[in-house]
Amino acid sequence: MTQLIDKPAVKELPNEQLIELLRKMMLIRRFETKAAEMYSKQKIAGFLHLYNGQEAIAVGAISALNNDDHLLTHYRDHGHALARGLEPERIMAELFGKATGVSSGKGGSMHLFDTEKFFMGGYAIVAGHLPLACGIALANQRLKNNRIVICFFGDGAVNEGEFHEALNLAAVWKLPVLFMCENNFYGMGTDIRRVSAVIEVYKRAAAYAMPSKQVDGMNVLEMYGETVKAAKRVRAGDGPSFLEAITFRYRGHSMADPEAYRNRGETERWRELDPIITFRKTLTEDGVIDDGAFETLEAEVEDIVNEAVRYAEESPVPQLEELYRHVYKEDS
Ligand SMILES: Cc1ncc(C[n+]2csc(CCOP(=O)(O)OP(=O)(O)O)c2C)c(N)n1
Ligand SMILES: [Mg+2]
Repeated sequence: MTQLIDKPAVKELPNEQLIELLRKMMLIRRFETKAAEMYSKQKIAGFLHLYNGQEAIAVGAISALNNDDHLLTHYRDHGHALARGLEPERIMAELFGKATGVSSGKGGSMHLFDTEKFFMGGYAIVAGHLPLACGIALANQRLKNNRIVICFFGDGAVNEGEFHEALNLAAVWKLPVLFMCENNFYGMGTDIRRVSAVIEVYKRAAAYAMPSKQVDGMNVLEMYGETVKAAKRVRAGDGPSFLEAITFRYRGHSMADPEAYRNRGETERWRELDPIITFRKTLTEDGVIDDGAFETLEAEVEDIVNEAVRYAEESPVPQLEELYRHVYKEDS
């Protein structure tokens, strides 16, 4: 049962929690860069979608929730899993397709899952998980367990039928869901301006009488603060809320993307807003960290990621019988 109902406001965050926000973003960045390296070495097969550039969203938003609030996300899911506290070595093992992975090596990059951490996936079908988020929220509402659901998805989801069906039902039934759109302006190689009549995604929520707001997805403190506010309303039983976080992915859609649809200048401009660099600067100016403390954090995340790779490399592949497990609901 939830102990802590509401998280402190941004200005009440103690220094160690501010440093933890930075550390988590650094861990995600390093993890993703290492995952790319492992993909190039063919240690990781299949698809691999990296979260570089978007770290402030997962870290800010997830830190603003309770650890037993349910979380669903799309296939670009490593950052959300790390921010929720899934073990880095078991995430890396999953990417390697090993038996010790969070999904027993059968899900891979896009299907991370950990019920103990209330991390309900990792979904590859664009917008397919929004109705699932509503289902979990309905259960929470009926059980009166005080848990809310956060559902992350990309701008590519907002023209799918399931997006509209889910928002409508969530509003009608006043479900405790916080919809979190990560608007990075591209769905694979398609610019949102080419496919959406309304590109300010947060405005869509008005059609379902749902409060919504556009927020700076490159700013971890803003993400934290706005999520605290939205979550409070959702938890109070006032129905769903919607946030649109403006962001940019620094790498291609997946490892197989040569990025022919956008120019280098656009990415470079967004690099000036790098959420890790800007937050480091803020914390340095406020006297919370110095260069030495930053280097210590860098060394710490380096060790964690190297250990994750060692663990993944040394782990066994799944047994053949595993093919028949987790197909239908099992008692154990
Ligand atoms: C229903 C469906 N249609 C098409 C695809 C193929 N597809 C995979 S990712 C993607 C783009 C999604 O973009 P967005 O939601 O903005 O997420 P981002 O990759 O930017 O994080 C598409 C079209 C899919 N997985 N599911
Ligand atoms: Mg997108």
